[in-house]
Amino acid sequence: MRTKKMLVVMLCVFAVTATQSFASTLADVKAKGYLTLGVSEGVPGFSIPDSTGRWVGFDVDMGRAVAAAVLGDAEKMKFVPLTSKQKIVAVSSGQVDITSRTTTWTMKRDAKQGVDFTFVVFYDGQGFMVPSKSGVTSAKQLDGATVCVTSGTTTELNLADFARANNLKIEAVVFDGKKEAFNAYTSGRCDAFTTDVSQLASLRTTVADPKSHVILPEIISKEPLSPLVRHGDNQWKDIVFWVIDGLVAAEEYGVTQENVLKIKKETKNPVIQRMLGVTGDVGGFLGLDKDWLVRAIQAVGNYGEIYNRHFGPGTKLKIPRGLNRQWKQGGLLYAMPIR
Ligand SMILES: N[C@@H](CCC(=O)N[C@@H](CS)C(=O)NCC(=O)O)C(=O)O
Repeated sequence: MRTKKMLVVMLCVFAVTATQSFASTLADVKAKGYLTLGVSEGVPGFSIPDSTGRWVGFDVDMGRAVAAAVLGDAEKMKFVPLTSKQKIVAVSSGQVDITSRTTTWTMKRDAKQGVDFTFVVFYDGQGFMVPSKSGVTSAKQLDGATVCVTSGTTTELNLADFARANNLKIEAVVFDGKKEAFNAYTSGRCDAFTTDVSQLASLRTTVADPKSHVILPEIISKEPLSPLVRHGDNQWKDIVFWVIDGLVAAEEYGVTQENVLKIKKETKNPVIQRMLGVTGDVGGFLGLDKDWLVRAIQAVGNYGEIYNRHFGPGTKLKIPRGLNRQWKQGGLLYAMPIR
């Protein structure tokens, strides 16, 4: 009797620890019926609510693609705005299923902070913005300057490296939130503002007179931005990785939001047939169905369409594709084979 009781207790303990360490985000998301996405506090182009309150942006679309692949509906999402300080712990603690928010893939975050990075969606780098009237044309002229910066970012660390390496006395004025940091800069509290150049381009569109600020030519760091997931849930990491990989592959093979169903019906290309579930069952490798990628592409388009929608020539931001071009066009975007 006693041994039986003990056995039951042991089994229960085992079951609890087992579910804690192996909890499946996929099962969780399906049970909830929506995907919880950690986003920024509002960065035009990347993640921001539109005039109707719907979250839009490049980082948002990466999350919507996953929701479409997993739940069949890109609208089944909850958004959690996160400051730079919160973006890592929100995902490691399970508060959000994915953080998709201008986050740089670094060794410490990956190896020591309970998260895994998935796919580099944007190759960025850090730059500086100064008022045009300052006459400053190079970051090397920032000796003695004050620079507004957000805490908990790679930005803060790179700024210190840059100052040391170039023998410049730069005083970092550090703020917890981006809004506070940028407002402090625009109100004249600092001589310059620093963050990833894509965000500089974005923030410049939010000031009354964008021409009154210039972005300096120096790029002082590498900022490979990637959505992140909780460390230890390999299936979920695989899902996020392969959905985004599929969007990149779709651009490479000319599959778009508009033509995906037609191509699915008509293509004789074996690579595209596999991607779109016409042959084989690659979706099954992820615990998803055959139309996983078709739905993602229908919801948000391929990588190039997403990029253009939020950063292309028709937007206020107008960020050149640069390193974010496909590998066949001299960029770094290179989809892994879907087979
Ligand atoms: N890529 C850098 C920092 C990028 C970043 O997100 N920067 C700040 C300062 S501009 C920010 O909080 N931006 C967005 C927000 O408003 O939430 C990192 O991973 O640390």
